[in-house]
Amino acid sequence: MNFGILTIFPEIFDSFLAHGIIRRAIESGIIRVTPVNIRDFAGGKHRTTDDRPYGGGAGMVMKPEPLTEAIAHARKRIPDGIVILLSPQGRPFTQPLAQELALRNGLIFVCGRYEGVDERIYAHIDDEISVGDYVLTGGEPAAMVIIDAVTRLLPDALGGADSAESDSFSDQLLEFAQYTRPPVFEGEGIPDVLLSGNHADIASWRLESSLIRTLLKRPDLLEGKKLSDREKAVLKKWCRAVEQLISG
Ligand code: 4FD
Repeated sequence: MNFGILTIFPEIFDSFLAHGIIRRAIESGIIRVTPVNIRDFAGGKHRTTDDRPYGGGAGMVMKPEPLTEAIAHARKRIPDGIVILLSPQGRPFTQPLAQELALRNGLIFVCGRYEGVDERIYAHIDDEISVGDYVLTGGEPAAMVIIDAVTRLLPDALGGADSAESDSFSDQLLEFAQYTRPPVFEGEGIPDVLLSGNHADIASWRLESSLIRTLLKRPDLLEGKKLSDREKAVLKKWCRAVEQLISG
């Protein structure tokens, strides 16, 4: 996967690209990440990338010329890449969208700054994505979020064979509770079943843990989900337990 990043602050990505799974994915050739400085495509003595908004008002707007030139440059380097503007107005970024993007060969992210970008750059944008309903000072953190979520879905990016398939959201459930040593921490032990060595029992316990955590923390995720017979049975069991409890 080829990632291009258009930004006026390419240095923001240095640490992100130098650590952990992202670093390893670069070293093993699974991804290539190329930050491009938009300012390199700005003309004039001061090479300005922003200007005052027509019609007046506070803040600055990113000028269309440097951005368009930078996009053209990135498209030449990543011919099969789609150009994505990160903005609060984009379509919501979700795990299914990450899976969709992971099928592409190239993604070029446009990181806007200031109060926005000149409307006329949309002619050069293929898609617009938002990482959540809040406003950032720039699109850079959003680009990192998407690069991170997409990279870990690429074949061989994670060490373990089925890590990405078994994690939260891949089946619209939150991850089950996890424990490691020590066996007792601050007086709290771990569930006996995890020490039983019975893999079927452990799998059942984990499904139950996932379902109940999702019900308590993110019931909205269950609304849209098609439940299997086993999942229904688990929820009914807890339902009956709660009914017992309230009826005495
Ligand atoms: N929620 C997001 C992305 C960018 C951003 C910007 C237009 C503002 C939030 C273009 C307006 C870029 C998000 C920069 N804030 N701020 O994904």
